[in-house]
Amino acid sequence: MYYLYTHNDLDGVSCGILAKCAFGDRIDVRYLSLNGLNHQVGKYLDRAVIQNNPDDLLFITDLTVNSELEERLDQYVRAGGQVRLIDHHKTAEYFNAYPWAQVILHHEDGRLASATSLFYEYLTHHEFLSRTESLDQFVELVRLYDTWQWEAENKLAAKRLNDLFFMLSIDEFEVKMVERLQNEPSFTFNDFEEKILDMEDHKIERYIRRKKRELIQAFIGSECVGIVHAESYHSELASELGTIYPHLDYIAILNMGGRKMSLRTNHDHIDVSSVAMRYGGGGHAKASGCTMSDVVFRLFVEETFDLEPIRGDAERNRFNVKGTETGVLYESSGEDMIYVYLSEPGKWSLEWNGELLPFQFSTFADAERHIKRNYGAALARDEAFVKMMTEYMYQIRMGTPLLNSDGLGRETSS
Ligand SMILES: [Mn+2]
Repeated sequence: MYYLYTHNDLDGVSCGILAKCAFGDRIDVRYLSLNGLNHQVGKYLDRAVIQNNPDDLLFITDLTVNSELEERLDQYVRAGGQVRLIDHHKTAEYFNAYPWAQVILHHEDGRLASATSLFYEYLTHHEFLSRTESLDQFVELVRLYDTWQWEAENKLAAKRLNDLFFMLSIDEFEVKMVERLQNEPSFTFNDFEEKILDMEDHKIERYIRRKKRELIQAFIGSECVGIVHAESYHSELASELGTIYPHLDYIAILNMGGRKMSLRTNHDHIDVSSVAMRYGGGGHAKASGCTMSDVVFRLFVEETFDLEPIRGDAERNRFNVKGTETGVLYESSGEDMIYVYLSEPGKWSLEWNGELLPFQFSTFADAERHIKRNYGAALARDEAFVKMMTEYMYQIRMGTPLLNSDGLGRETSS
């Protein structure tokens, strides 16, 4: 008998789909979370009697076991048991020390690997499965999605496959895909699926718009983190938030019900797998996660709970426009006024409520990044900018001091 214990996301489940195509009823497939895997492997080893079932083969894909089970699996293999662990997570590379494990980050042709694309290579290489066009297409879509490359290559079908995965139950998805891969000459969505996927796109857009308004920012350790509570659409949400707020080092998505935290970044200067490892998790440089321990709860939930959401930059301004050398007006989270202007070539200065701050930046982007990270500043609307200008002009004309005690352009009474 064959056994496959695999992750319960698209990449993991697609390993199960390939396994069903290859082994049919001769394989027992389980879709698991990380904790579920440890439990399941423990049970497997407890009841395994190698002498009675010498042909039993246990595959583990897209997940790795804890150190206790790592040791037990190795003993099991030394005693004659058969195990193949196939994974592509950077944090699992140390498993390559075992002859029964294969942790590969890149295919030979340079493409980033996913568990499904590695398992497909394994199955076809060992002639458990023959290559077909539809299998090739399906595996490539899963790989593009799981490695985030679908965005760069603009392969929307990869994202849509994941959307479909989340709209169906795992069992339904498995049955549908196995049937399609075994019967259709090429892999496509049917008309009905295309239609519900379109509806899903609109739903995701609305969800993200709402979540954008709940994002808070805080320094945790030395990193400026965007924190949001969300149960669904983590990739879409993180990608959108990371794009609008490039001053954030990474995005932390908290799922209280699932007791999980996902970390995502689109920056090269941050490796979120090492951030996740600090809290007992792991993953990839750009996408990782961990369970919500007491420490995570305290740092990311409790200590940030009273913060106000990030204010978005004013849109559609005509006068107060980023990068303008004569000056750009920002408002801090506390509604202080910050004025950014080019004071001499290559030097951007900052005024805080009319008072010059004692440091400068060589580019506008650096100055903006500083005030966004440290003061939660947002680009002020044209109305505030014009109001500041007119008050300033009035003060000059009246010969009063240029700045009132309350700062630049602020109302002095309410
Ligand atoms: Mn994966």
